[in-house]
Amino acid sequence: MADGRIPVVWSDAHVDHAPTLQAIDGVDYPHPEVPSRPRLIREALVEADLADLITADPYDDGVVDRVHAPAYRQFIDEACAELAVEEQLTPAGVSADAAVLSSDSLAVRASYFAFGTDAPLMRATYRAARSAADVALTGAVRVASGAPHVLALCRPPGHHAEHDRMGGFCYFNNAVIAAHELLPVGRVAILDVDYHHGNGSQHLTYDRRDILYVSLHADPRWAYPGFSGTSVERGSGEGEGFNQNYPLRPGTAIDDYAATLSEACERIAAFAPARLVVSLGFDTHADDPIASFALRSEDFARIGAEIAALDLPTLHVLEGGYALARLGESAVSYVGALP
Ligand code: OKP
Ligand code: ZN
Repeated sequence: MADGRIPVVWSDAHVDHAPTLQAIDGVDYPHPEVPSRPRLIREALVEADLADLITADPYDDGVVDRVHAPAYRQFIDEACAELAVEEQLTPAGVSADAAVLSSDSLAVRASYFAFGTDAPLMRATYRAARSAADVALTGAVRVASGAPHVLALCRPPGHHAEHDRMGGFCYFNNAVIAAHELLPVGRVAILDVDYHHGNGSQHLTYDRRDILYVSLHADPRWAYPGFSGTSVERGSGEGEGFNQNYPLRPGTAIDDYAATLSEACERIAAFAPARLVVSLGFDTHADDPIASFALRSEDFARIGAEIAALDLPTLHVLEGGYALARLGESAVSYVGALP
């Protein structure tokens, strides 16, 4: 942009979704996915004069239901409404057996709609997750019209959310919901640069050839989610060849990262999409408390420049990033490198 600012979509409808506990094997840990994350990014971008702020518009539930099972969205809606303020509901486990839906325990019923136990529900979670989808959609509508770069400050994140399962702090898949909004314009590529593999985004696009999913992430042999993200996962049916994973070693720093990113961008350029969605995680930062790559704040400028060189109207969707003291400066580096 000539004036150096890009549209930045935000909402504060998520702030009461504030889980404090993360259950791992029955033990509770402090929850890193905190409400201040998008605000820290927004404030730093405004301070650096890089943002034209836009508040999210509300969209009908139909835009979520074209990606997720309506029964899944309704379960989250109704489960949240049953909870007391401040109550946190962790799924009792994970089950594919519909029999669990007859349980009188809400935590047991939640097991049917979860692939892990790290996406707790609170009374405010449904509204937060719906508003995150609205933030992504508000940005997508602008990118559909040809805006060169729009940043959607989604929270909670979305790329782990599958068709009818929550997990990994994610409920609705904001990036894939946005990609569907962009499809009428033409083929869409999703480039996922979050530290973690976007199992949900892969799952939701795996058998399609009109959405290419490309991801750089920590090798699942050592990192969450563990069950997906290898390079042999290449798509199925007519989507065969339209899924591309680049697993990277723990400790990966910018030179190796940038070399792989440029390969990923070549794959995207060969696909010749009409629009690009970036699943933007800042948890590749060396200081991230739940990740183990070695990028520095200034390295995000190189990532932003490489992505911008694709010269595609692009929606950047916030995913992870938990080093609170580094979020603002990382985002300023990244957005400052966009034209
Ligand atoms: C969300 B995003 C359980 C560990 C749970 C979840 C990480 C979710 C990251 N063994 N960790 O991709 O930044
Ligand atoms: Zn992540």
